[in-house]
Amino acid sequence: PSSYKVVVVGGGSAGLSVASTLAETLGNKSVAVVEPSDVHYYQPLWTFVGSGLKTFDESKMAMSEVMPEKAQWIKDSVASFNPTKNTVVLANGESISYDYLVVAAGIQVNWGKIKNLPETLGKNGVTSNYSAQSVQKTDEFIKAFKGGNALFTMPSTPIKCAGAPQKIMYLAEEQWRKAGIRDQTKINYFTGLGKIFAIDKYANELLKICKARNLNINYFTDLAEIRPDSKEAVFNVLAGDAKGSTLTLPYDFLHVTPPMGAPDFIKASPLSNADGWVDVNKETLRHNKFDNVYALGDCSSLPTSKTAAAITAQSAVLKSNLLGDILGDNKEVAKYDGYTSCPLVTGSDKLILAEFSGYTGQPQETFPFDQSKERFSTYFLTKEIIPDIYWKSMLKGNWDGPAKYRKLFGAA
Ligand code: FAD
Ligand code: UQ1
Repeated sequence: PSSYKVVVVGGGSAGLSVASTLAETLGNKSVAVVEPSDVHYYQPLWTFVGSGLKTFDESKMAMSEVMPEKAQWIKDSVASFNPTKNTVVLANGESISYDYLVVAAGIQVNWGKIKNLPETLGKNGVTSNYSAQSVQKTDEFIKAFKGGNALFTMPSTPIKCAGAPQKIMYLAEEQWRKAGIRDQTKINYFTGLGKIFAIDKYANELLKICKARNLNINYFTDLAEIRPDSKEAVFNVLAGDAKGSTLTLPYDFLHVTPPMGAPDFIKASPLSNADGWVDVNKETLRHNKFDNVYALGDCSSLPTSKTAAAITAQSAVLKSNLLGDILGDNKEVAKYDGYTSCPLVTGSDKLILAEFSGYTGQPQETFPFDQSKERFSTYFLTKEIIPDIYWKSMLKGNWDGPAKYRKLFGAA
């Protein structure tokens, strides 16, 4: 059986940003990355791909190109964990042992939980930016739309990038306005939650935009079923007088954000907490029961909003603490403060750059201006500069997020 100093589960945003530094520091073939996919996606670009502002190709790279040179890529998925034996079992049945384990397997998208979604996705106006298979259909359907009912949904479960379900609504509305069909179009946003965004500073600005642009927000309504023959969407009403009933609406365009949750193989393992996430300390990122296990990113229990931006800060903390364990130097324990960010694109030339701590609910903005206002500068940054930072620095382990710029610009 093969054995490694560190095994990293998942070669996504989180796994590679950690594995790069570890492989560089610990040397050739001491780090293995278990990752089944041939392709690595920069998913934050999918909002731009779904609105035709970037191409799908710009969001992907061959896994072989982004895998750290000194890491051993094990091209399979992990089926189960044996943390008391320090092993993981692969789908092919093979066992791999480790001294240290980093779990970074992302969130599971539960397409099947919406009745008829798997079979209707990508057809007849039903689409989602949350899949590599359908994101280009979003652009196609927005451009083919001739007016009518446009629905955008957000589930009541945790999801990655909580702003993405509404970003695509702003971009679609702009296109329909420019195409001269806005008058014949009704736009409705359905969220399973009670707020449009968790942090009031940004939610307040978003609500103003929705009002000004006649975007109708419906709270506590959770998509349950699609009826493709009659082109209807059925929602469960989760609160209020109609709680427990359903709401049925016709659609001509339907952008779905499906329910998501902890990956089944993690849920079934001794690593998970009651909700199925990898149960780690929210400051150190070390597992609460198994000392030689760490986790970060979307599959972790870290109680902040799940984004690639959050991972920039998490990966720095994780690497510092894990390398401290391995190299045995008694440096200070690094602590994650819950930093996360959501670039809320509101048009093809403007954006609200939410940056905050999910732990305190307080804004943690990088720049010395009010980021809750729509700006071209933050749009340009998100669309043209951050992708470059991602491919050239973050995946190579050299981007710890914007905290040092925040300090440079004088924030606390
Ligand atoms: P992922 O990047 O999803 O990687 C998980 C990896 O684990 C995958 O490669 C997968 O193949 C692998 N894996 C899964 N199961 C197994 C297994 N059993 N064994 C081994 N490997 C496994 N974030 C932002 O910061 N800003 C944004 O603007 C933004 N917009 C977004 C818009 C959309 C439409 C979407 C979908 C996401 C967006 N995000 C954004 C979120 C961001 O993409 C994720 O938070 C980030 O990719 C999470 O990284 P991760 O490594 O935890 O998971
Ligand atoms: C960021 O660092 C990052 O990761 C590369 C993102 O992922 C897509 C982001 O969306 C954001 C906003 C940041 C933060 C970076 C700056 C410069 C504010």
